[in-house]
Amino acid sequence: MKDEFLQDVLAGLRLPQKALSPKYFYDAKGSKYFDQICELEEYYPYRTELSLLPEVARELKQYFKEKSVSSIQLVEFGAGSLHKVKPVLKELTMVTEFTAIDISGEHLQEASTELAASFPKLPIKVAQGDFTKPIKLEVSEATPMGFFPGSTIGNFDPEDAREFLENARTTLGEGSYMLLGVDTKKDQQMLEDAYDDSRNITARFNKNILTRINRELNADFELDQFEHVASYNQQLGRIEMHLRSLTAQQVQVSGETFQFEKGETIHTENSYKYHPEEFDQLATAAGWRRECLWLAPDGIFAVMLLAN
Ligand code: AVI
Repeated sequence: MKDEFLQDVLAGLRLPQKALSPKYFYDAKGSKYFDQICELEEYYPYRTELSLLPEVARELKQYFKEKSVSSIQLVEFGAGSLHKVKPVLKELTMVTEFTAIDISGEHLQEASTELAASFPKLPIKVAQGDFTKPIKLEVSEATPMGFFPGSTIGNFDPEDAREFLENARTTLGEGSYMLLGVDTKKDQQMLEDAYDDSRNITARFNKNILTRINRELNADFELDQFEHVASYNQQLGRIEMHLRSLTAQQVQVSGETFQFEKGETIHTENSYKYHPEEFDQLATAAGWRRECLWLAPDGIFAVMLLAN
């Protein structure tokens, strides 16, 4: 695991446009920063989706009743804190099993113990693994439904997003469903404020990746020699986060030296935004069709039900 981290970081820093994978944001400290981001006024995706979910779940209940689906195996991909699944489980009473898949087992174990306290009769399983690849689920009579909230799909490049959706279809099988949160294209200022908040929490979240590399990979990034940058790339429909070098400098990582020019950046994250119709094309290419769409007021966030 550590070796993979090192190899990924070295490979990323050797690129002409230096880059680091956003999956390395989420050490213990990074996960705490992310929780703080979700509480920010400017970061609308978290609270907007959360406020949509009770209505989504109530309508889903009706939808599945009409389809005579009486039991559902709910499978959350990349489940972290399990906050979003609670309003779904509360309303969608035909969920008879819940499986949470995530790379970080420890965080998930804690969250699932807490979830079990709120839903004592629900069988809860935790699967540790790479949720972007096909996974073997335990055989069940219930209809599988994936759950991928938070617009985490936006952190994949469109081709990887398509591949994820295809693999999720393999994991869930024929006749399954997928409930997804997708952040939409909107006013540029609103987008940029969400990723460059006035309390600088997102800046700390972004820079924490350097702290982690210093600590775990014997590196000497000087944090105050880099600044957080978040801007909307209109052409590609994505927020890009970078760390910009404030000076010409050298950084050592595990004995290898990297040169930075003044103003040069490390690209740390993309967060793609989709018009619902654009997302439909992606879903269709992965073998899904959109069955339902819920839009937040002003269309600032979408929740979709896909079926295959
Ligand atoms: C986890 N993911 C959906 C977040 C996003 O909005 O792309 C990560 C994030 N990065 C900065 N703020 C939040």
